[in-house]
Amino acid sequence: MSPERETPSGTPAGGDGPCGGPAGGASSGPVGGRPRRFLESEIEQPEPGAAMFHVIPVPYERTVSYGGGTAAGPAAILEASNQLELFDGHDVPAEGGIYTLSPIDCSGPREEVFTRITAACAEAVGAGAVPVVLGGEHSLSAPAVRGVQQGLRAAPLIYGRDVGSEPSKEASARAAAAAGPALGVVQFDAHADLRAQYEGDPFSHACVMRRLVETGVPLLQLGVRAVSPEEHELRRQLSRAGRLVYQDAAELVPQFVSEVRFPDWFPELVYVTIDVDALDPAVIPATGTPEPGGIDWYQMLSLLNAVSAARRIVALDVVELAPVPGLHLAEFAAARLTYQAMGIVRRRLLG
Ligand SMILES: [Mn+2]
Repeated sequence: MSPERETPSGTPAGGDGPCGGPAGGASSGPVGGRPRRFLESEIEQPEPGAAMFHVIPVPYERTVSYGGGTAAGPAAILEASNQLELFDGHDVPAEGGIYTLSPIDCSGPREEVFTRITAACAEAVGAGAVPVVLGGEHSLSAPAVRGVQQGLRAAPLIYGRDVGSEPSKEASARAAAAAGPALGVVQFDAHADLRAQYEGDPFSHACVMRRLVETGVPLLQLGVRAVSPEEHELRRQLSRAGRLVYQDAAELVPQFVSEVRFPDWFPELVYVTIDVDALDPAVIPATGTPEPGGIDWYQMLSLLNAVSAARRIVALDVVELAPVPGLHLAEFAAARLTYQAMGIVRRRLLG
């Protein structure tokens, strides 16, 4: 493992616009540097249109409130992915095709970075793939969700299925009025992330879900165990209004709950955002704002399975990994979680 970042030899093609080009070109392995693709040592880079998953590395880090380092998260996950077994305990998710983009350029004004994130996610959905966004700080989920919404409006096809015509389980009138199929967000997180602003910044990672619910996105929160008084009151209001539901860690963890209660009004299509601090710090200690009492590994997989069984996961992200030198167990757990999630999504899509 070489600590210095390699300058990509196969510089991304300019024709791919702001969304990043193919990572590592057609080469089948790292060229003396850190891997730039998910499972780079194990699988070839497929054509984007032939891949079920588009891995989108987003090394975005702007609003650190406690520990930093999430900008290094995507590269660490890609590197750790080379240690994965292709067989996930059920089948081989990689057979669906995993296409890894070059990392999103996270320099420059925040709005421009967010636009790139949105474009990459919209393009992935437009190509019939499931975006798998690797963070980076949690703020990136808002533009990623917007991109998935855009992609669904333009082409409501997920891996060959016309999801636009599926029964919406009585999706709310609010959502039905929006153009395109309604999209809900399922958030695994220790924190509610519902603050109006944090340290003066409305685009802080601590506010990302507030920015989404403000646009009418229905939200289901799992594993939360740290909320501010303001967030506590807002959650009560939003849940009374039928816009937010939650199963907090204090309910889930001690009883090892593996069922997810979706209300009837929750959309059929969901974006799953996994802040790795939802897991117990014993599983992933390398994160900016760790909280004790989190979800166990097997419970995480059970809950993901439950989400996938009840709704259709059309996109996901894994965010807030802040690698700590020498603590590669955390990076590997994040890579493994990403891959297990792909397997769960793929089995539902094929099933
Ligand atoms: Mn969090």
